[in-house]
Amino acid sequence: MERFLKVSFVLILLVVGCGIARISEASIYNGDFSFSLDGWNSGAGIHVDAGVAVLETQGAENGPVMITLSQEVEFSSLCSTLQFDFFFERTDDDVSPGSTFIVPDAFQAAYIDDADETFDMFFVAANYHGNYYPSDPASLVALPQLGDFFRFSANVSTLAGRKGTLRFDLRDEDDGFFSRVYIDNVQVNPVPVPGTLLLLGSGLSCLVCLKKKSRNARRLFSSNNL
Ligand SMILES: [Ca+2]
Ligand SMILES: [Ca+2]
Repeated sequence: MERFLKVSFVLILLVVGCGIARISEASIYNGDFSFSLDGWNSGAGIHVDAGVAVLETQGAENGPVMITLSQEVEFSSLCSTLQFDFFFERTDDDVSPGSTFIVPDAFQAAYIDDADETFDMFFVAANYHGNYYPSDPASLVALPQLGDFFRFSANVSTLAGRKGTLRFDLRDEDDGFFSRVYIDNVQVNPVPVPGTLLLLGSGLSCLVCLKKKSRNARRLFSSNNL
């Protein structure tokens, strides 16, 4: 009976450990765009090229137009950082007659919470002058191996258990130029879960101990019967 209880305890530890490891997986679906735009909300001006999402201004003639790529997200209880790669590119002249040349097209990335705006997070803002938010350069790392891409990452552990929308917006300000934004590798990284490892480790140690104990008991039994 005692042995049965011990084995059950070990199994529970292993199951809980594996369960925690599973729920700590990323909550972003198709963040590398290997399945085109599957799982993402998108509209005119957005397509996938060679596994990278491309947002393009459409040369609208009247007033600003927002081009939005978004996904509903649910952050797991063990989320740690959000990261994505992006770059902003100004291309040819936009021949729209209404161009004012005053405000440049702009890109921004943000999280909008479903229930409480105090959880909203503003991640990145960029235009053809460069990345002007965040001002902390540690959260934006140039990726020379990927051309002009930057990798953004930020701690989002305060969003654990929250639901909302992750959105990437390219705002066409009718500034006289076409603009493009490239986005890839959107993912939420789990915390390096010491609790999970501890649980799994405890489970495995218990199994080893039980095995040793039962081997010793067998040896003792055999020597007593010699
Ligand atoms: Ca990709
Ligand atoms: Ca424009």
